[in-house]
Amino acid sequence: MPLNAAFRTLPLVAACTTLLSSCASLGPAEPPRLGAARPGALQHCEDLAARAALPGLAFTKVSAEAAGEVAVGALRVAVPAHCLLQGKVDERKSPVDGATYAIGFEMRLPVQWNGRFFYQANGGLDGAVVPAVGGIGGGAPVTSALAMGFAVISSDAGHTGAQNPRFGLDPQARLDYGYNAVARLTPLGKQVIERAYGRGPDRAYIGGCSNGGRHAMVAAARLPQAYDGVLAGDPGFNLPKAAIGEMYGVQQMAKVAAAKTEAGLPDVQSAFTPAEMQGVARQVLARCDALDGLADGIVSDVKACQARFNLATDMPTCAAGSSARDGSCLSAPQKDALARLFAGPKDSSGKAIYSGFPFDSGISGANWRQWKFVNAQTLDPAASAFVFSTPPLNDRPGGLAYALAFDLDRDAPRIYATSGAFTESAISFMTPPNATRLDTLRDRGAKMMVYHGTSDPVFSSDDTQAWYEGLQKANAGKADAFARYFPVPGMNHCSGGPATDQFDMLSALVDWVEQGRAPAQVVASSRGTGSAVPNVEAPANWAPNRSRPLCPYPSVAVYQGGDAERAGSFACKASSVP
Ligand SMILES: [Ca+2]
Repeated sequence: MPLNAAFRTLPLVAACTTLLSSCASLGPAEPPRLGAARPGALQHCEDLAARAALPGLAFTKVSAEAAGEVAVGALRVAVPAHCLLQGKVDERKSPVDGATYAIGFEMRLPVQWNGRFFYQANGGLDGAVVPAVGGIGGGAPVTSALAMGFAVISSDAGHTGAQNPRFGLDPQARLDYGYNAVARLTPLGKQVIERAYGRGPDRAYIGGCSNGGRHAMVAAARLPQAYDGVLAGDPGFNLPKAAIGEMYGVQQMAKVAAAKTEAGLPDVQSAFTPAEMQGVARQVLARCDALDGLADGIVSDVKACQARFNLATDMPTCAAGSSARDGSCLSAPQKDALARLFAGPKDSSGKAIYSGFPFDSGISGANWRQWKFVNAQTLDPAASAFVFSTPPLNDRPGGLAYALAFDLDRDAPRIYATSGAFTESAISFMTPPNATRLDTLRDRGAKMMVYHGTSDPVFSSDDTQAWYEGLQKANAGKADAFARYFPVPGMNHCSGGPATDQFDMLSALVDWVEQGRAPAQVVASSRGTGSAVPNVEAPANWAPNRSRPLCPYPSVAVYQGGDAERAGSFACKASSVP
């Protein structure tokens, strides 16, 4: 460093020595603006297996694909002409279960390239290479990262068998699922792009919802140099804790189950009828809908609502012996069970194991029921037994029996445990280390957008809200300079519910990263009758294409007058509720 430069930095160094903690948390006054990506054209495809022969990498398919459609689940997604690469990384035989493992992946490289890389982080327990079209989140996105010109990668995260938890018996497969598949594929993907286009990507993005949102948040913390934009939807960044929350919910519902299963266990489905959950949602709306200035079936100020809505007093209590089950009332034991379920799991000393959940209008949604009543006694016990507990608890009876027998004092601590070959706990490999310390990401000029349905039944938006408040604290209240959190009122897990759940945050993120345009709001639409992929839970009295601004927390969408179906009639403002 030239002497004069050393002198110029000296006063700052001195100030930081005096005020070390504030200097460490404030960072530079203004992070650099990252340059805009430059478009390019694909130069190689069929010969990429040879051109991109990298250590540990094996291609199983390389082909030029014409513009057309690609099936992703039940959807058919329009794609431009592109090069399709499929392969695997680090194939190995497990010394534990004898099975063959590899990190499977797929890349789709558009002929007309926008100069960007997109890591498509997938959901659930992974185990399948979802076609790399680059889903951008929301209920039915109108575009995709691939259609926008991104070079996209998708992965099975290191094991095969969609939503099959057995990989959790292999310690390395646990790490691949937790963080290592993303860490391994990120530089490889960029190198393949370099061989295909003649240069590496100018900008890199990672996005996904649910476990995909978790992957994105883990990448923000573990790989702060690798990604310029991070898009995390309904992030399960505390997934091992949330799985316990699901099973705790089953235990509460079991106490008020009205029927038994064929195996003689409490039938948790019978604890609350759909009409009863609709009845609770109606009372939430009665107390909270107008807090944002308009009774429109959307509780924008969901935080203020939690202080206003009181299940015990706002929901009528059924007369003893009443069996209406029609949503007009709940029994006292039902109210107790539901209150505990929303308060979140606690051990016998009252210590919280996972976040509680906010009462919101979308708790009558089908997806809410699917998670609380079905996945909570199938997927969550399986993940808990095979993947999150150390040592694994796979020798126990599974499913509902496992959820009912799960002991929050004895079993919950196993998510923090290590044992033998399992050298990292589930909390270590699944959650972002120091989730609120993103200084490196911030100081590079990278940006982060997070969204979360406030009626998400499995990953609580309150947990994401608490994370964001922690991030604000770690950044002297200036976290919104690089990270913004957008609650999606009424939305269930990643989509659905009485919500405006169609939006494009990836374009907003690119604008923020590359143009310096911070997202003051993101316009979202409802998917009513006539939509390309209708949402059957969009209320019939909403315009089919109702729009709303999604507002960066803690601001909320407040009605300003005018057409109640249009986003322009609302503004993102501080909550006016005392
Ligand atoms: Ca409202």
